[in-house]
Amino acid sequence: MAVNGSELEKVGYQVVDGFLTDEQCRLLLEKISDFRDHHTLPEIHRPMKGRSLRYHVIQGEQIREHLPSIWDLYNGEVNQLVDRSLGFPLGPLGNTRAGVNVNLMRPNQSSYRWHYDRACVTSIIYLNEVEGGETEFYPNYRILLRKGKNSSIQRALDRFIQIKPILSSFGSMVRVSPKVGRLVMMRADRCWHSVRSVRGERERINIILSYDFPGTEFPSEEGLDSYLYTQEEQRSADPNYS
Ligand SMILES: O=C(O)CCC(=O)C(=O)O
Ligand SMILES: [Fe+2]
Repeated sequence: MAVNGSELEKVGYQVVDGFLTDEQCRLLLEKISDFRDHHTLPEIHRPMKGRSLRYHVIQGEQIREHLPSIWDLYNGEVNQLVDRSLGFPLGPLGNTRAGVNVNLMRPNQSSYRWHYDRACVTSIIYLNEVEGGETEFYPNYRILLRKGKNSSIQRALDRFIQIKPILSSFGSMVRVSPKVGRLVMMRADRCWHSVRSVRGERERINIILSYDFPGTEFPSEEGLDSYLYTQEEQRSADPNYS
């Protein structure tokens, strides 16, 4: 598996095929299915213009308690791979609920809105192959303020570069299809990304693992967690900013 120090930093993303074997993915899908036999997962639906957020999620505290093999990947192998690709060390988020998730997206109804993640690096591991459901992103497409990722100036800058003609002139879109065992690492606070709707018959299931500098605090955390993991009504139109 060729993973060069700083490629992730320079290019903004890296794809590693065959990170998990078919058999490892099959076993993880079985464990997820067992978990679902005993837990009802909330459907999170945040309609919006363009691509909405609609998915089911197993959040990190449930993973720590009930899905230890995913928890171990998060704290071990994937963390090490991210560090090697980046060229410097990051760690799991202090906020476990948001740090590692299993996302489940049903055919013909799910998608994931365009956004930046709160954390520096997000890894995605696809456990199955589906029709549609591609992750789309614009690598390293952000003018990121050193202080105040969630400030109103940052929001204005983000909105500006997301205007269609600017995006198509200065951004270059990458589209990655879900494939069994494929891993994608991305500088998720700099890559503008989303998921296309899932087609066909099969549910899309993947693992999302996020890393940042140890001790990093995210000011918009509370609103963002409520938006992503609960069915509570939202006060803010975009919880990425305070
Ligand atoms: O499922 C994917 O491909 C990406 C999901 C995502 O962006 C997220 O969970 O923050
Ligand atoms: Fe994301």
